Amino acid sequence: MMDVTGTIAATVFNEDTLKAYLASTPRLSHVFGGEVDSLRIHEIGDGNLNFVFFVRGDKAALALKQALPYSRMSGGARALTCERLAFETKALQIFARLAPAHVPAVHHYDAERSLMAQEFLSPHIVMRKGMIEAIAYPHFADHISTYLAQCLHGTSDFALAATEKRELVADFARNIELCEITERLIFTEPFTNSPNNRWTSPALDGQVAQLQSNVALKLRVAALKQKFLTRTDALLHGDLHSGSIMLTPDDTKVIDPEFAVFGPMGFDIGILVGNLLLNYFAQPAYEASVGERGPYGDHILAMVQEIWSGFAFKFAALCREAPGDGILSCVGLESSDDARQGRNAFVHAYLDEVLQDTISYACVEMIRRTIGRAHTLDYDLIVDDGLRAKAESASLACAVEILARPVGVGSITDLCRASRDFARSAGRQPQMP
Ligand code: SR1
Ligand code: MG
Repeated sequence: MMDVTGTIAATVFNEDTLKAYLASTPRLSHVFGGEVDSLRIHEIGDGNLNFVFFVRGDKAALALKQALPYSRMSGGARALTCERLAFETKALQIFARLAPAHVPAVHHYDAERSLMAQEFLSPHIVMRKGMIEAIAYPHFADHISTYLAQCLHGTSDFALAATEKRELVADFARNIELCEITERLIFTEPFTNSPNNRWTSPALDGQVAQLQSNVALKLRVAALKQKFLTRTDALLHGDLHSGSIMLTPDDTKVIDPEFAVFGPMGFDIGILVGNLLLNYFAQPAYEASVGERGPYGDHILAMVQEIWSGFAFKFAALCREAPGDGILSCVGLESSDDARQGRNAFVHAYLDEVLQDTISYACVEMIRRTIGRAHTLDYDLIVDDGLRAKAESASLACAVEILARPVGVGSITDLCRASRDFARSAGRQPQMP
């Protein structure tokens, strides 16, 4: 494999080289009781950037992630430093400390080989695939709202002393390459005539042309990008879509925080909500009979509502009960009823802003996953072009319409209602010839 500079790039581990590595790394061979030869090793990565190996023995298993100096999807054509795995490892360790029930444990990190070993999750599957199969996740909203509240509160000024937070902000500010991908793929390319964009054509051509010449929409997106670039409210996962979540109906784990950076809390929640809604719009295209997936669609919208209400409730509780060295304890606001009321009002005003950001970032994510470079399996697996175009067109129209509304007055119920209305008006029958 040649990299962009024309020199030999680092190579992907294979079964033999990985076994040799495991055998020479006591911390890892110990996990398998020293029995390395009989391990079963498979490369299973299907992400855009890295390689992932499942390593299974009779009594133990690990997931190993390897970053090479280029992105996997480019096959070596696009250089990318391996530092991304250091940011991912550090973020995973921070999130695992704050939300241990919902983050896999890191067992090992080797900066030289750019290899990280983490807890093997079984029988978990990638959430996006589960949702395409219409698997119900009755505890997901509770789990993920706990994760969001614990991680976002725990890395924010509501919990941390200013000096500690500044150091963390400075550390993650170096995650420049992956932030550049986010900034370009989410906030820039879809709104320009970038050659990286793609969409279901010709069905969506007219909508895309309108969107890309909509000045008010572009300014709204510019403001959201500015907020992403300038706010450092909490350590974000940075790419919290349903492909970054592995789960069973009873257990939820968040993986892959390689895009971690400090930013506005609503970015993480919005990316998640946007991806759940994309799956909602896709559901009719997977029906064997008209209306079959209706109850599952209701389940998705109920999850979206519960994610927000659960997050807001748990975040406010953490502000009350775990103020740490944060902004509300350092001015001594705990002592009187007045102070308690004032503190609660302060937190709720903050949450109002996070909600507006959540709704807006969800819409931008819905747009970029439909017409930008990085699409989503929810749509890509729809075989019928006409049904796919219907779903895509409806989610695009919904996102654009919501972003056109006055800033600051939306609710999560409005977002779900609009999604239902746009999905209904799209109907089930394909429009394309
Ligand atoms: C080049 S990476 C493309 C996309 O995949 C990741 O999961 C992020 O969402 C990124 O935008
Ligand atoms: Mg990822």
